[in-house]
Amino acid sequence: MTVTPPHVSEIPGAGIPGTEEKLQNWQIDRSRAPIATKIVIAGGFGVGKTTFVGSVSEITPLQTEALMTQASEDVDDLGATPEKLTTTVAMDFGRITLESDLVLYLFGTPGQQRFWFMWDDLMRGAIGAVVMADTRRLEDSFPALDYFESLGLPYVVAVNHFEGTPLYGPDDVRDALSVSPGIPVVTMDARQRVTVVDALLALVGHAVDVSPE
Ligand SMILES: Nc1nc2c(ncn2[C@@H]2O[C@H](COP(=O)(O)OP(=O)(O)O)[C@@H](O)[C@H]2O)c(=O)[nH]1
Ligand SMILES: [Mg+2]
Repeated sequence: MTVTPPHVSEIPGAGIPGTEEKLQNWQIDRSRAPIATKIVIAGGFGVGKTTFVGSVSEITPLQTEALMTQASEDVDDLGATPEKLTTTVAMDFGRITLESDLVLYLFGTPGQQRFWFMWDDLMRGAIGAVVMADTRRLEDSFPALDYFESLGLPYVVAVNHFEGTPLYGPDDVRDALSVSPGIPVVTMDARQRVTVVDALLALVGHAVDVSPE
């Protein structure tokens, strides 16, 4: 059965100056029943979580960046990213529509240990997580990996490859992180939308595979 989308003029608000341009085709197509899911983006400080969400979000990502103050200099290790001036104190939030009927809401976790008290709230309702890893600092991913393992939440490992750093194969990273063979490990660049989408698709596929029928 084909459902004919209503004409724009039948839509409440249509025709009222200033409202019509806000209506997109997908918004007025009543045959659509998009599924909305929540996905968490985790990983160590400076691994690229905010960049990841920003690369794919269709909405202006909500970021709660705070200029890093002198005061946190001793606490936050900037050794690997000295150019980094801001840090996510609460979280990143973005949205991406995959295959027109799957809407992912992306929640980036705050990286620093001292904001971990928020994690349990952040996880509520999530179908899975992307744990980002930087091969220069793989150990920074351990806390997130342990967290999702203990929670039993499906996750994938996304190696954010920074150019100029050695490129390790997924199997090497899997070994180094002691991640079990069933867990997808993908290599990506948080600045490149296609590779971020691939990482998200890997997670969605994995979450579907491991969830009970
Ligand atoms: N070269 C390179 N830089 C990146 C990449 N992803 C993030 N960055 C940079 O690394 C820094 C930390 O990234 P950010 O997304 O803020 O990390 P977060 O703390 O995990 O949110 C920023 O300056 C980014 O521009 C990447 O794939 N390649
Ligand atoms: Mg951030």
